[in-house]
Amino acid sequence: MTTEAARFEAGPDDALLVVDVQNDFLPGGALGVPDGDEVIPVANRYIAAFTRAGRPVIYSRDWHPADHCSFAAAGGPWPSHCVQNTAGAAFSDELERPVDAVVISKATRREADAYSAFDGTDLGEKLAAGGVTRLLIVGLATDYCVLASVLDGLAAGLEVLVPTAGVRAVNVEAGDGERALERMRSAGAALIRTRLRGSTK
Ligand code: VGL
Ligand code: ZN
Repeated sequence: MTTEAARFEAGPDDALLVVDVQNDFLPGGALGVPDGDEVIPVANRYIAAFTRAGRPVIYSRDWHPADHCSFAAAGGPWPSHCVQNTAGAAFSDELERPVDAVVISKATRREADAYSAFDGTDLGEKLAAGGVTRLLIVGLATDYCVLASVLDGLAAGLEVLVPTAGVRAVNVEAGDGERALERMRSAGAALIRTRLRGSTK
């Protein structure tokens, strides 16, 4: 079930979280998410809307050491990806980034993986300090870092909105993305469809 919203306007207590729109998660990348590039124009329109409203835009990035425990070489589930300071870990060139953008790096230690942008970072404190009560989340991947960030945002007491046009799933198992959306929804997130300026959806 999605909530229809004709047009999105960022409110005075809103912030935008753009999750892991990094080259390695885009088609052709080390851990390319199918159609992952399709989130970029959607993210860009939200970034413009939040910037216009003077509201914070926060970018998370997966930022692993070269010997990270989630990599196959260390017995983990993933190919090597998003290694700190490599081209694969860089944000997509197509992604708009205001000069004052806040960047949250996660899963930076070899010993631990972290899917949520809240996990081991100061994102929660930053949002609380800014009086943010509602978080809109777009990015990659629906079934991993977006899901974990949505659940942690809800657990932190935030209202969480997820525009389904702005997320894409890895789908290791068919249906993972749909199941992740259902978990978000049943945990209290609002799945939305919005019409943004310059959008046909
Ligand atoms: C992610 C798998 C491994 C994500 C990060 O950003 O969703 N997925 N590392
Ligand atoms: Zn990772």
